[in-house]
Amino acid sequence: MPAAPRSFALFTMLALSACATHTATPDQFQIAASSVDWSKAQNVTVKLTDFAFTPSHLNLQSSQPVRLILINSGTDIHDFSSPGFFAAAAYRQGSTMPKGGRIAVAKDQSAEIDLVPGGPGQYPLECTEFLHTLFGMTGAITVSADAH
Ligand SMILES: [Cu+2]
Repeated sequence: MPAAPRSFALFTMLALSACATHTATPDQFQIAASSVDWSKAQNVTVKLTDFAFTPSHLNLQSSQPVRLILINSGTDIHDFSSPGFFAAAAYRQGSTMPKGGRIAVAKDQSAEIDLVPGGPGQYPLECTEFLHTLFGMTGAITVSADAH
């Protein structure tokens, strides 16, 4: 019965939250107000190599929180540039919009950013390192309307 412990935990949480309604701290209010449950963030990993994004097309949902993980497995620096996508997104407290709408990742390094995609649309993705788009380092991010 693998579902039993989870059900019990949920029941406990409901019972606790019912009791805690009047003692919520300001931090909890802030999280409730933003209505973003970061524990439900979807990990989206993109590999940067010479000269491609893998996957090159991302399908995300508007208002569904995402932890974007960029891993550079190439032989030199690459970046994940999508100014329109980053400008439309909202960021987790402590995160800010990447400067210029692009995140550079050095060789053998990785980067993470927590965000909520903005409005539905298709946003072009590219690496702005010299000649990399010419070598095919391009892609797209499709944000679809929230299914909920
Ligand atoms: Cu590149």
